[in-house]
Amino acid sequence: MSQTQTQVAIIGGGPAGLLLSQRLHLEGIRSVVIERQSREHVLERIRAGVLEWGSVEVLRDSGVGQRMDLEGHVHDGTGIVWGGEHRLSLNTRAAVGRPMMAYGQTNITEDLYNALDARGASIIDSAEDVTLHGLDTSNPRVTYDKNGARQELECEFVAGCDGFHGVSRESIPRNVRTEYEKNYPFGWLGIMSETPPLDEIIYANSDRGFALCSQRNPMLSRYYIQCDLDANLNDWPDERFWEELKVRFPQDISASIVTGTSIEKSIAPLRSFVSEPMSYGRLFLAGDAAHIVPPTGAKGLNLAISDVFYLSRALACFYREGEERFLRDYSETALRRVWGAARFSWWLTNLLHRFPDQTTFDLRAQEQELGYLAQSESYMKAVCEQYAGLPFED
Ligand code: FAS
Ligand code: PHB
Repeated sequence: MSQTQTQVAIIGGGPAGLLLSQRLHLEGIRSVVIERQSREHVLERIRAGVLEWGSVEVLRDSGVGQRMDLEGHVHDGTGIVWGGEHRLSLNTRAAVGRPMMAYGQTNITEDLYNALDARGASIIDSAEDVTLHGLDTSNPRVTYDKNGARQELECEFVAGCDGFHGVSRESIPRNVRTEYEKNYPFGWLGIMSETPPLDEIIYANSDRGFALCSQRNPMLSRYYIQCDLDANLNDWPDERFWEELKVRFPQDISASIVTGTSIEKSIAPLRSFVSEPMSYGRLFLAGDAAHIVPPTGAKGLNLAISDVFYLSRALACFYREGEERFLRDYSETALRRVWGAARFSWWLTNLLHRFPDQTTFDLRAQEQELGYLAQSESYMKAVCEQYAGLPFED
């Protein structure tokens, strides 16, 4: 078995792992990224599309904001329509002074890979059987198979950025972990089409279920409709998708939707999940490895970025000043923001979707809350500050 050394072993080459590698590099801290899939596989994933302004600033501060600033779509308001005729705007710039940015996660991952490649960063992809050892010691190790040969990476810290199905969270003893989970009785059927998007991102609460019109660039649109958990993509040819999407919006909006051939189509289940604590010995979790939120609030990717902001600050403080305070407080600090976003995403999912067991009372309560949000300045401000993303803690 060949041995190598580094300061921080990063498990997972998605947005969290790549951004952490980049931020540690800027602090002069060495790391190795170990990714299970091929790079092509990672870059084929189509996921998030909306960034909080705090995330925009972290990406710029990390030296990977150039293309985002050129191609991203800064917008002040996000629409919500309901009851076939009512509508409101979550105008975050007006309410809390922070706009939002539409810029796809795929682009962010590409920008990060380009930055890491430009400095010859150590990224090991297609790594198999990744296993973490000695997490409760000061010299943890990571073993993995690469091209059929067992490898060992000695390190001082392990960052678990390997998503919900990764190995890191499960490497924390079960009697140490507390998991909070809620599974929703529906999924999102999403498509990407090379068509001009609407001017703004709009959520719909309709009697046929939730729908969302979003965007990636002036010729790339992203759309979603709430679907049954057992929905089959084969039952959803493009024509059926477009017809269903349009009936869930008021006529003036659906008439503006430019349809076209889908270039990607997928169904994602919705889940709320938080695992506590987010650290164990020399292991620190960041991103989906520790938490999952329903995409309704556009929080998943943004939480991964805020976790990485906190973790990179904590590791920089340790290596620069020998100060362990931020490492010791990392889990509690990150979890305060995680739970804020998890609760908000749960709340907005309940407000905008149709649930099988909903009563007529539930539906009237949804309508009343949307109407109250539309006319209450204080309620609107409270919702906008959460949609825009709460400020990071010092
Ligand atoms: P990721 O899952 O992106 O990356 C983890 C990486 O670790 C992967 O590349 C994986 O291959 C690798 N890995 C896994 N196990 C490993 C192992 N044992 N060893 C080494 N590597 C391993 N968020 C939004 O805000 N809006 C959305 O619309 C949205 N849509 C989504 C749709 C889907 C289908 C999914 C799954 C998520 C969606 N999300 C959305 C959330 C998503 O954007 C995540 O929050 C984001 O990818 C989090 O990034 P990471 O924490 O890096 O995790
Ligand atoms: C997206 O553009 O993919 C998107 C936008 C807003 C959401 C979720 C996903 O809440």
